[in-house]
Amino acid sequence: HDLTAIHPYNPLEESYSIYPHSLRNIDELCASIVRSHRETSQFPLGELQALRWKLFSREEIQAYQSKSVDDMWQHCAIRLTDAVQYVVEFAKHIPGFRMLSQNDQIALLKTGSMEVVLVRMCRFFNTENNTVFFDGKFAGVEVFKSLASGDLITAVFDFAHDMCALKLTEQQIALFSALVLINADRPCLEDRGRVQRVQRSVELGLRHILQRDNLEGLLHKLYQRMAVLRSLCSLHMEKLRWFSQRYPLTAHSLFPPLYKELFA
Ligand code: CLR
Repeated sequence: HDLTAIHPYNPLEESYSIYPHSLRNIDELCASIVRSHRETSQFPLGELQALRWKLFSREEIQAYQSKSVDDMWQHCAIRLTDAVQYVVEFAKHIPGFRMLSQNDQIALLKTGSMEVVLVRMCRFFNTENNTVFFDGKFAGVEVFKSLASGDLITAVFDFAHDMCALKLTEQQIALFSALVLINADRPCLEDRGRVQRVQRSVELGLRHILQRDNLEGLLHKLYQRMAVLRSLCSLHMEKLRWFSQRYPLTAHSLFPPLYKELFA
């Protein structure tokens, strides 16, 4: 079929040759990624906006701070796993993802799901007071004190702050999230070539919407953010190893199975 008839002025048309045949056009690809993002985003943006000044009281903050290390870790692991579950659902609806082998789907989720959670965090972040939506209210770094992982928490909050500064639209967040997930450079992939083809189509989709929004310069910044994401996730893994060594019982029997499966 003739793709140039659909997008007569698209300078990217040459790249369509590397495009999987099942994807009829780039708008369709973007639309389905955006739809999948919307359906798995946990909270609509408007709802979060309305709640953005609902903060924890001093007493509530103190209650979080006086939790034991393992209680607070378990609590956060449950919240994170919940968020990861939505990312898994998102992934399943990225065109091409389900055509990958089960092994490759899992390999991509192992390394990418936490990164996508952190990308999504910018939707749940209030830059005016550096707080994140957590347990129904907005929480600053001090709320997470009892995790004994201050450096990770600060780095995660800094990242969210920087992401917010880019002022991404929901569509841009959706395409960027898909690109973070579908990455042919991840370890342990069986069919790298196939992942690469899906990656290229998502890349094309992101370029397409940035170009339409006249924001081609943003692409470079987004690639820089991907490097930061990688370092944040290795810090998360490092903290998890530290925690599992000190509290093997909690890590083994009280962490959600999906959390263990993906990160342990
Ligand atoms: C991210 C976007 C998701 C909803 C969501 C759920 C849980 C939140 C997470 C967001 C952001 C990061 C978060 C997490 C719970 C705990 C975690 C606040 C808003 C902090 C950074 C603590 C990490 C603790 C590890 C060391 C276990 O759609």
